[in-house]
Amino acid sequence: MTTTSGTFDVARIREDFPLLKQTVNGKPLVYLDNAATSQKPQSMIDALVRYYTTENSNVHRGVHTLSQLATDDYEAARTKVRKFINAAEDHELIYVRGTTEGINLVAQTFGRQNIGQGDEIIISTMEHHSNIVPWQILCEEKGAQLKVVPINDSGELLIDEYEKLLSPRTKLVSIVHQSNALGTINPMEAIIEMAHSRGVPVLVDGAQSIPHMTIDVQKMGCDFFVFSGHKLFGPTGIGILYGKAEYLNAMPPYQAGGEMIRSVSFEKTTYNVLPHKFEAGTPNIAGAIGLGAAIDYLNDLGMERINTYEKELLDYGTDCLSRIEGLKIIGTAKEKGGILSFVLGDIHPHDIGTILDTQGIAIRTGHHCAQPVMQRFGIPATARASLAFYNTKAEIDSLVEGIDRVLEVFS
Ligand code: 7TS
Repeated sequence: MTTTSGTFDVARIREDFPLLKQTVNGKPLVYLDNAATSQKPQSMIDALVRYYTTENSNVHRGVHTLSQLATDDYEAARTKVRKFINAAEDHELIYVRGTTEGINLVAQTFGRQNIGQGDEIIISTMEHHSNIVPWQILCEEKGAQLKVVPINDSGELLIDEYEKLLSPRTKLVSIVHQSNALGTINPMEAIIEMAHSRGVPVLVDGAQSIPHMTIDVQKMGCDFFVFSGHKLFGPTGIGILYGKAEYLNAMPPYQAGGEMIRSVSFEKTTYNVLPHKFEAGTPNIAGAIGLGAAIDYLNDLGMERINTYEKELLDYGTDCLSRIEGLKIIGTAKEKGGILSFVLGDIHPHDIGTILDTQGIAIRTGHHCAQPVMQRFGIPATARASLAFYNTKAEIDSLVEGIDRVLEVFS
């Protein structure tokens, strides 16, 4: 447990995560389901408790002191997010429930406004269902078409095929930055550049990339970037839609109600400015503040150091799993984040997950809400270990021992 990588002292870092100290089924917890959701540092938990203990009130409404404190903290968190992803303006960041809501927001506003009969939206084979179904619903409604970029046997996008799919009918490209099922990291700058050279905007699903690498939306050049707070060591129920102001300003509101209006009468309602236009109703104030605290924590550790450490961990894990007879890693892209998706002979992944759980090891099994990926590889499901910076080589060793146990049971 005392893995130290340079100055990246994982044993010390683990002390910040109270949940990691527990035992599960009588064994020390080995939490390898970080792509589903991440664990929380104490400082993030403390921020939630502090908010509810000392400051709880509604934002942007009251002149009273608590309301102003809550508003200040809620908006300070937005500034933290802006700096974290290097957006140009605070009002380009919209608080949403998570990645899923962020994509649905864009589909129902930008999509409904700009995509019509015969138009095309490009996604890829490796999308999470939340970056497929909102576009399918829109396409059905509008008579538009979904075009899907294929992938190779390593799980890499076929960029030439992508380029061929871009046509005068393409109105939007929406692609995942890092695949949750395969770990593939897509070359977003190149993808965006090709779309932009044809005047097509790009949405990036950053749910799996932002916890593991430095994100600079201006350098990347994306028009929209969405992510979930809970995968970024923050609370559930909060996420971010980043959009370039020119797009957000032109888009109609998503939900209607309090706070998103400038004035209401029965004859005519006018809408508030960004970001409020897209934040109808009382928002997840504690969630936003918690997300800000998670970002403070990550900034202290440093995303570059996190990235370097996780690469080392992934290399170690890949090497260890590759030695297990009958185990096949699904997703072997050259550019890859900390996802180890695998199948083990004809043992059902759910059985693998259940036996590992008896050893205190938490992984996810199934299709990972990416059924087209499973179809592409001709498998119903995988077992998936997904890494975070608080994981250790010793935990990978435990995973290997756990898999050996699975093999014993089925031998
Ligand atoms: N996009 C990607 C790439 C994801 O991995 C996920 C969640 C989502 C979108 C949706 O995020 P949400 O926070 O709105 O639910 N992925 C997973 C997973 O891999 N296991 O559980 C959830």
